[in-house]
Amino acid sequence: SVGPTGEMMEPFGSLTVEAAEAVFYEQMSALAEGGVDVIWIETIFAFDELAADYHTQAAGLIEGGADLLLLETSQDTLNVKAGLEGIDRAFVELGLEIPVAVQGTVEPMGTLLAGQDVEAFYTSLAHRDLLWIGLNCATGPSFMTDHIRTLASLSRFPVACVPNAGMPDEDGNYNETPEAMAETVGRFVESGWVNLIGGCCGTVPRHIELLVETASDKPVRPGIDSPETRVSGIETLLVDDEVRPAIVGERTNVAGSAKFRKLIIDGDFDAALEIARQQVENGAQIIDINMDEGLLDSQAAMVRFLNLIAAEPDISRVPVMIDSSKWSVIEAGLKCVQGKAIVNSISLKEGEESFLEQAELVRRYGAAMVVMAFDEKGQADTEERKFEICARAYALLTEKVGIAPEDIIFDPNIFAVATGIEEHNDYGRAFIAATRRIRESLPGVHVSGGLSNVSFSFRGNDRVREAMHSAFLYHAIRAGMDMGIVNAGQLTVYEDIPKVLLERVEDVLLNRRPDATERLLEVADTHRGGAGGENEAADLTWREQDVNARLSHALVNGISDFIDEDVEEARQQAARALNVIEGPLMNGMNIVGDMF
Ligand code: THG
Repeated sequence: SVGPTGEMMEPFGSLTVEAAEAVFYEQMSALAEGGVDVIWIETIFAFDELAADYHTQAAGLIEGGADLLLLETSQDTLNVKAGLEGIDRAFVELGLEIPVAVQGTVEPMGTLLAGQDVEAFYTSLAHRDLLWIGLNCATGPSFMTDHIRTLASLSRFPVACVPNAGMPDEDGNYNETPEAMAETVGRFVESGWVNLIGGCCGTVPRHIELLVETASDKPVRPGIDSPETRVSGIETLLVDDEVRPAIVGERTNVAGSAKFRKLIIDGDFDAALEIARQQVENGAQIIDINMDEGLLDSQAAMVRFLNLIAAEPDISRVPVMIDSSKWSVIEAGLKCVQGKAIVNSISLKEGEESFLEQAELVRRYGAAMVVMAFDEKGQADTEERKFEICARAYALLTEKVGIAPEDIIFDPNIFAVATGIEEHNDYGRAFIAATRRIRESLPGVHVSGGLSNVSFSFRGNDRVREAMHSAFLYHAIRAGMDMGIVNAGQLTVYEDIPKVLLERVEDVLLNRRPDATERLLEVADTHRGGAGGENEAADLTWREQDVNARLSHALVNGISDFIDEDVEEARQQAARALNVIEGPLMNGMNIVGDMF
């Protein structure tokens, strides 16, 4: 909620009533002392309350004889999701279903009020069968052009366009004439973007008459069905071979980061939020959030953290992966996100019944799901078991629950190698081989893994760990892995791994020789430290190369320390200043391009 001074109040998500009162008291006092005249408290509904209200309302409307339900002028997709859940509960209660349609409202800034763009709005709702999806109210039709075109290019549902008669002026009048509106909307019809048109605020019978005239005899928008994987925050991430792998930031995990754990336990959520922000700034396209820790109320911490993220557009831009071994924590998390999240994870560990039940719920919340290679007998550790369990889960999910393969992300377990225990030697190879088989035989699915697990036995030696991560990813991607939970910002470039180290790392990861672990240990000590580690003197040998090579190196590695002097030196050597750009800088960019 925002005070009239523009201050954003902390979401109350997981606070007790007493704690919320205390926060209110403090904020109100501050606002009053600051000279504010009016305090406007805008209500944020909790998912379950809102679903309960929709349930009541929908049941009444259906009993009253409604033919279809339309959730329109929607400004927050989380509310729509709660509404759809409430409507589904009414259907179950009445033993009767009627069609449902949804329309969002895109504000002049180009997004819904709660922040999502149209693509993310669609992505968050695409799981639910809708009679149509569309846009209404807001602005006149011209401002809707891009959004309607985008929706039309994506939607497997019919598309509706129901604009106002222009933007209201200061006196609240809508000034777009019937002729002007019919002309613009007519272009949408001609372009094959819409299936249903209408008028919202300010339109009068003449507007509708002309819309009818414009649309009659025109072709309707053709249906499309593109089985693509999209997940969303307030923006959308398309997971396809272009992004491979999608980078999932691992640092917002109390079990995976001592620093994050301490912040959460100490209740310093602001600083914890900064870790999420850094992951996104460092290239995370998704962030994994895990609050499983004995000392914490994990559910409350998950809810609070997700609500805080929701108020930070530069973080909530990306989808979240809700990571917990407790179903209750996952479900509580799903009720906090307006986007299409990824559940991490479900598995056959407790048998088919609870697996299918959870999968069904994940689908109802509109999320994608990580499915671990874990069954009643335990975690799969061989290629054969990894593949078998995934194949079994695939059949169950697609045939019994009707989960779209695109929403299934298999995780065939990345376990630590080079532990000194012989049975562990084949873990890396087995993951990669299983990945290849999963991608070949189970069409449409994705494969993910927690990369940093593989190197646990080299804790304390970040240089070796990073080389292992990079090399493992290199091979796993080629086998079809297309998502990875990693320390965003700490992946080294495969080509930059010293050759001796690389060979020994790959011997270990791919189980290429029985003495691989010993041989890696032999060289591990000479490769101590970590890129950018605090105690490490920077390696400046690259400064000995000629200036063109130095510029390329700086560009490729993102080092700006010497850029002024190097560019100046190159300029003095070049016939024209432009040659600096066309020569060394372009060469560097080409390397960057190749690395992509
Ligand atoms: N599959 C799925 N989810 C997962 C995993 C997986 N979630 C958790 C984990 N594995 C992936 N995340 C991490 C996060 C951090 C580390 C490893 C995996 C890690 N952390 C440092 C360590 O323990 O040495 C911590 C150092 C520090 O405290 O900063 O290695 O496989 N679906």
